[in-house]
Amino acid sequence: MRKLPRRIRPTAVRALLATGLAGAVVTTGLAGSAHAASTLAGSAAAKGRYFGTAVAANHLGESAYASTLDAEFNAVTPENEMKWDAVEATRNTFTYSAADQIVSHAQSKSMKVRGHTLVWHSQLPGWVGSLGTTDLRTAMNNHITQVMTHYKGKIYAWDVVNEAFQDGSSGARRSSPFQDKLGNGYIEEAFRTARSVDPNAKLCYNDYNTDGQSAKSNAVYAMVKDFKQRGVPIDCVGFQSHFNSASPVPSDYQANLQRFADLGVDVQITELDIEGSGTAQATSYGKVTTACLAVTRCTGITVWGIPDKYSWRSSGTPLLFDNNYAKKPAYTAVLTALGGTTGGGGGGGTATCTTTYARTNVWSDRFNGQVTVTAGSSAITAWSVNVTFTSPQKVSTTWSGTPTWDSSGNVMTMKPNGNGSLAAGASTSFGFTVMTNGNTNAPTVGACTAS
Ligand code: 9MR
Repeated sequence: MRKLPRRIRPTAVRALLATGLAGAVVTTGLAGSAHAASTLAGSAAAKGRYFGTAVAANHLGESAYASTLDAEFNAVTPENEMKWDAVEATRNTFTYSAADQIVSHAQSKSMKVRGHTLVWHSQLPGWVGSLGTTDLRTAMNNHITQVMTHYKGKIYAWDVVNEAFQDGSSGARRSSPFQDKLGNGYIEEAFRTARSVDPNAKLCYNDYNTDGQSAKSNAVYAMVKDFKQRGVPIDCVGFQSHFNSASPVPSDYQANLQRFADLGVDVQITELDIEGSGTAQATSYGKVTTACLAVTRCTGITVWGIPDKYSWRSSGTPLLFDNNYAKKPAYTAVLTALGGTTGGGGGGGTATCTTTYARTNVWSDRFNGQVTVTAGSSAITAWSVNVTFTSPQKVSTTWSGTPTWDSSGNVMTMKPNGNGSLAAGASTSFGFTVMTNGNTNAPTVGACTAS
């Protein structure tokens, strides 16, 4: 594989979780609710679009991850679980457990699934590259047929072929076992096979560095134009949209989406992430969102992960939620561009919260305590927690909250101090110093109430 700094990293072969597909409920349509316009999914749905994210099966068990996914998104793309090395590491032995987990979760929440990806030079098991031409053709078509049959009826759009063109000015096809042995025709063949297997799934070509007009995007454009003219089945083009300071959102981003749409295909933003922080990052995210909305055939946006900590390039903090699932300015920019409104109990569910307590420092005469407040499965805008101390303890200072005291002086009601708004599953903490006056009992933390 050619080295592509900051783009393609060596394959991290993921351990597949050995969990079977648990009774999936098949539903259709977008998740919606009375407060839908205060979530990404709800406000995108109001504009006739989906808002998706890459999902990794091994994070689904983390409650904050799952609750943020369920509250904010109505589409998913398995980040690695449907790739060739994950599903057919050994020829003709198919392993779907991790991908099934994601599809099952998505179906139970009425989320769309983008299938990613069938034919790609990367995350490709070595045995594929070792095959002779005839065998490789059989293996490619068999892979497409098996995987698409397994997920038939459950996939909104498949990335049938991924990243088949070179970067740079050549506009040439990228070298791969498929390109090198089967020649240019392999892409067309893959799409034709895909159509015959699941005629209801949209079939996409997906690539990066095609987000503005360039030699590479021109080459993809010429291929799509040719496919449409000759009746080769293609329904959509995915624009990955991995941006950073060296590769910012191009000024002709919208125009480029539009020229593809004008060929008669849907366009989708498939792997959006933008390195940076604060206002600059938010502005770029807003531009991308606005561009999609301005192109009628831009059917949806998928970001490439939920919290920054799980991004494939986490050091660039390129996503919409920080490591604690708090909404970043980029989130607000996207929501606003989608016509959504911030605040309110997002997700349409009941506002709830829970607490945990920890003693964080101890001295001979005092200790520090910390209470972490975590929102439940809906976003909250305020919380309140009672903390009861044992006389003759006295609290000498508090932080990250606004305390009031009852007449006994032992019960503190703590409310937010600028940290009341939490995304579903997100957390904040407040703290206090307790002068023990000889009593080292831990305080009693009462129920958490949220609104
Ligand atoms: O995010 C994916 C990361 O976990 C993998 O290690 C990597 C391996 O190639 O693939 C990442 O996802 C890629 C996607 O499948 C295709 N476009 C580029 C993405 C970022 O590398």
